[in-house]
Amino acid sequence: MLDDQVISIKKDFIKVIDEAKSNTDLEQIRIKFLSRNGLLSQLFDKLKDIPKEQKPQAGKNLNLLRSELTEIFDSKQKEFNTHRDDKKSQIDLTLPGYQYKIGGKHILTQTLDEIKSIFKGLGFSVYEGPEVESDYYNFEALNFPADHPARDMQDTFFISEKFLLRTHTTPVQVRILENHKPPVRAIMPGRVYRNEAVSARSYCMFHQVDGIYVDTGVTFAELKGTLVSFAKQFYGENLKYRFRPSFFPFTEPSAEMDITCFLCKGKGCKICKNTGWLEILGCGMVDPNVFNYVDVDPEKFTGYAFGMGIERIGLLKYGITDIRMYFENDLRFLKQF
Ligand code: 2U9
Repeated sequence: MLDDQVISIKKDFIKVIDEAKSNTDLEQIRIKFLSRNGLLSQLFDKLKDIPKEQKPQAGKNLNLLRSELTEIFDSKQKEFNTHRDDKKSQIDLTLPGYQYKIGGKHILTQTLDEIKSIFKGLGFSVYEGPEVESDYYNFEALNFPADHPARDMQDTFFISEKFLLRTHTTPVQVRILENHKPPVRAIMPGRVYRNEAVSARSYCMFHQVDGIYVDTGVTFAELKGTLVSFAKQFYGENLKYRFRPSFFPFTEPSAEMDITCFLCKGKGCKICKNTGWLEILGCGMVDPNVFNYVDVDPEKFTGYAFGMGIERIGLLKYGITDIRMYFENDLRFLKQF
């Protein structure tokens, strides 16, 4: 009789414990089967009613039942609590949140975009041209003498006897003047290549913006007005500047434009080699010889031209001390802009 009840309680217990889904379910099972007034205790109470000779075996069976049910119960409880701990450890509310990184434009692209936008505002169109150029467009049509050092393998990456990686974006302007009759007012941004030792100040590749304005009666005064307007929009209205005479094979007269050193504000320091000034661009009136190459009548038309290195323009605006930082893709550098 008691044995039947042992079997039946064990069966019921296993069924409900299998169906249990939470610690609350488990607690109800514990109360029903294992508590002081539960079904198991009620069975123990019945021991007193059975014949004396059957008591030892019946007691043994009940003790066995109790340890089996307790073991099953404990293991189910452990299962629930372990799962709960796992979930807990997945969410640590004390950790900082995930940072969603949004990509941005490279500082060179930003600088270039700003330069383009300023010149577009001054009436210039934007053109681009090939990075592999012929000796003719890169040197000859721009009035470089045959023995000019830039025409040497030491200074220029030649691809063949006739073709090279352009050393400036000026050849694009030659192509434009060949194809458009004046008035022409255009800038040409792009990559250029020089066979130079890489250092903090120079790199084998950099970016340049060249510009020209060709029409009847274009003057050096207009050149100055345009470049001062550009520099003030780019560096700030209170900018101090000066033009110094210079020389380029493709312009005559030629000049370079300086602005007050961003670091020492004109007092003189290491960056500006104690002059208080930093060069930002070269410029001049297009040499009549260049007009002859592109079939523009130098008696009828005049034009001004200018060129600037974009890395350098950025170096001076943002105080970047090493040109190589532009190309290393170090996020600590890129994220600053
Ligand atoms: C034509 C004729 C002349 C473009 C010019 C410069 C002066 C100049 C340098 C600045 C720094 C290149 O990047 S850099 O090394 N450029 O100083 N460029 S005038 O003159 C032209 C352009 C087109 C037909």
